[in-house]
Amino acid sequence: MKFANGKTAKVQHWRNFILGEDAKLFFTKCQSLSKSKILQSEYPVTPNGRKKTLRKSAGFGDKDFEHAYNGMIQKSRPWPPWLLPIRKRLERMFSQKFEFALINEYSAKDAAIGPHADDEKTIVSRSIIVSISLGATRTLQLTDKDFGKVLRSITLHSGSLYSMELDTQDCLKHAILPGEQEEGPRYSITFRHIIPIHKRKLLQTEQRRSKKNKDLSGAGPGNPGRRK
Ligand SMILES: O=C(O)CCC(=O)C(=O)O
Repeated sequence: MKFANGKTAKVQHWRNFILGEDAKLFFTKCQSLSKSKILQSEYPVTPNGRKKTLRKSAGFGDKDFEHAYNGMIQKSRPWPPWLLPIRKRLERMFSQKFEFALINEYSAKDAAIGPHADDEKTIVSRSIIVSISLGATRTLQLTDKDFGKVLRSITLHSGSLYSMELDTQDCLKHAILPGEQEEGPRYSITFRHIIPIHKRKLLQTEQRRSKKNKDLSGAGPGNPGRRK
């Protein structure tokens, strides 16, 4: 999808990425994360304060990686061994590192996620985000980021994979719609390429330092700064 500003959104979908027994195994593994309460509701910042989500999630990843979004930090738990081969397969397929995975559980039909873009500072800019679906079928809806117009809907069956590539996070919002009936849980495993914590902290320190220098020099809106 090409946009007037010259940016390109690319969303691909593979209907049968994980087959039969493997899909069942991954579903069972996600279910046991839920039973052991590793998957937890989130408390994102909303215009009306923090609100508990019906969706439950947990982050897994390499040391020195965490994901910050919606005013929260999702720390990395160590990778469960069953996720490692699939991460490797995805890294080969997309020629990109995936240091972090978020597992989401949509258990009741009303558990959903509203339109949003994964454009947080922790994610490497223009990197690929991929998501595997397991369990109940749901719809991924893609809308224009500026106008909210629905541009594409994709039915996500168990075992399917979708990717969001290039400028997708700049151009589109994505949402997982509520289910039409109670069908049992859907799990998604979304893999991301994240900036390591130590590098992010260095960047923040540099940004603070350059802001302080600017403030000291008096440069700013309406003030051209000190003359030499
Ligand atoms: O469940 C999914 O496939 C999407 C999850 C999502 O939008 C997100 O983690 O940002």
